[in-house]
Amino acid sequence: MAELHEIAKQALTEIENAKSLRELNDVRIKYLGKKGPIQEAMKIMKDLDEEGRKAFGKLANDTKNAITEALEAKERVLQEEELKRKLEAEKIDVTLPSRKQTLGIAHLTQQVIMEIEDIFLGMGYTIAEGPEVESDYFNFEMLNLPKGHPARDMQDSFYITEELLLRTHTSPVQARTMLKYQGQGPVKIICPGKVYRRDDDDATHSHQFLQIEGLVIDEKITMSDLKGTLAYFAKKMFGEEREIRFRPSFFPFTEPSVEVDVTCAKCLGKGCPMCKHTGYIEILGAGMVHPNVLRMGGFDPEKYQGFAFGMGPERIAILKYGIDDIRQFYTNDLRFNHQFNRML
Ligand code: FA5
Repeated sequence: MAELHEIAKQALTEIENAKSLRELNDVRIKYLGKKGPIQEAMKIMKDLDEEGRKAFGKLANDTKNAITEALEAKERVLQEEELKRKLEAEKIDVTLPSRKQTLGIAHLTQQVIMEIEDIFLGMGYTIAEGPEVESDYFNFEMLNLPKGHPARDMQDSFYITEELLLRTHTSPVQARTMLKYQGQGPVKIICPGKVYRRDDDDATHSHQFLQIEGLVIDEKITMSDLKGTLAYFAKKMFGEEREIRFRPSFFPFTEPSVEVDVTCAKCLGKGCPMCKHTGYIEILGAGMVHPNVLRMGGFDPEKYQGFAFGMGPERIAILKYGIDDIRQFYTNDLRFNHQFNRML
């Protein structure tokens, strides 16, 4: 029994001295474990008489209870200390300046596309899409450009197979949209997208560039609808003081066809080096949809008329923001793009 007292004393001292929960757990295992000294001391019980067993058993139990209680009390103290230490170590200084977050911005061409889309969505247009890998059939034949037509050379193409190519313009979306409407007007769509041509890259030409196609089909559509629409667009895009002019042109899918110029940003029509002293800069091709194209698209040209246009967003960005070279859009120089960091 004196040994049990000694064990209890020793255990309580070790509990008191434990500096962490792990150390405390080691003490628990040491004294209360199956191979601990109390268990060991209890082996003597079998040699004791009834009285002695009772007295020894009680003392052993009391010793165990005293050690357990001391362990639990110390555990609470250590847990609290540990929490305090953790809170201290993980303290957040809310007065520290935050880390700088650099926000990405939309590429300028994307910003311009969104601006153009906004203008046309405001006039009741919807947005259509078509594939970049296009069939010769939609890219040319449905647009009144049968095989061997000399005007195919106007857009030198990247062919993938004899029948598949990278689309040279967004006009095939016109044909695809007409088929979708199954001869029933009105149609009023724009289609932004990438196009590809075997053009030599220079300050105003790229072999991959963007276009936005527009198509309107309804009864009683005339050239003045086309003119009014594009004049409204130009004023919204470039400013009230800007004027447009139509020049006769040729596209096999429109008749009559025009090219549309806007008064030069720099001289507003007086003539300067930027507009090569003409006062105007070209922004798009357009015209009244050719009856053959309407017919192939499933529309009755006796009942329906339409206009279409195709513009180059890079050229529009060049004009609007005074950019000197179209290649700036594709060299991935972030400094270029960050000049146009407007909130959208
Ligand atoms: C066409 O592509 C016609 N599909 C447009 C059209 C649609 C006419 C509907 C009538 C009706 P064009 O080849 O002119 O037309 O190109 C249209 C616009 O794309 C040009 O005005 C110009 O802004 C832009 N563009 C043409 N080639 C390039 C190029 N290599 N790099 C950058 N922009 C270009």
